[in-house]
Amino acid sequence: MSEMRLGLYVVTYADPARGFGHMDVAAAAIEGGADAIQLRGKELGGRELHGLALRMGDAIGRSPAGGLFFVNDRIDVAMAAKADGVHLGQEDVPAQAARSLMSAGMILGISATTVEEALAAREDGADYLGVGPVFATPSKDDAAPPIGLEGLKRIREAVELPIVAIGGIDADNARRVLNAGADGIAVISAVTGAEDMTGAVRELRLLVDDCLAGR
Ligand code: TZP
Ligand code: MG
Repeated sequence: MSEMRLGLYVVTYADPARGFGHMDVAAAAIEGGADAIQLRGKELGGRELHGLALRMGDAIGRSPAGGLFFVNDRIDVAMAAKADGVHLGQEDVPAQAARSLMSAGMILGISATTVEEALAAREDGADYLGVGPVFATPSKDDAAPPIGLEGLKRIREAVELPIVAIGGIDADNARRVLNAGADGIAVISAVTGAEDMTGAVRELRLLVDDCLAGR
């Protein structure tokens, strides 16, 4: 397992109508220097997701920067593809059940929107928390109402686990999110909405480095 750096965490999304797929987002994330990439293929069945996870894990593994690779939702696919970790939400396989299957050293990320969920995730053995949505998001239909920077701060004060904030985060608000105590930012549309996805990742990379320097 690589060192657990989560400062810039890119979550994949595919939009064939706009001409890009999951691998394009991952390629931009690799090229732009993301610390972590999560394959989030809600539209894919297990067979397709597995094939994609193998290819994505391979591309990330071959890149000199060697970021972390996570699979969303599916502990089975994450393990079969030898991902660095899995990211599970509140409706997925319970954290403890996932942990009981996982290889030693595999990273478990859990989504939390409230302090209660964050405390439970810590209890259940999460290695990091995905906290949000911080702001309104165009990328998740069933997202909870935004918790804002205040909600993020409340969770920051309640748990010491690494926190990756998610939801509506972009180059304009990322500093405020990191200054509120997040250890990293997870982004979809800040990358996929950009004309130049690699450029967008690079811009966020510089911003995160600048903001986290000296912590
Ligand atoms: N979980 C909470 S918000 C969100 C997920 C997967 C979507 C984040 O996407 P965006 O476009 O960066 O708001
Ligand atoms: Mg999920």
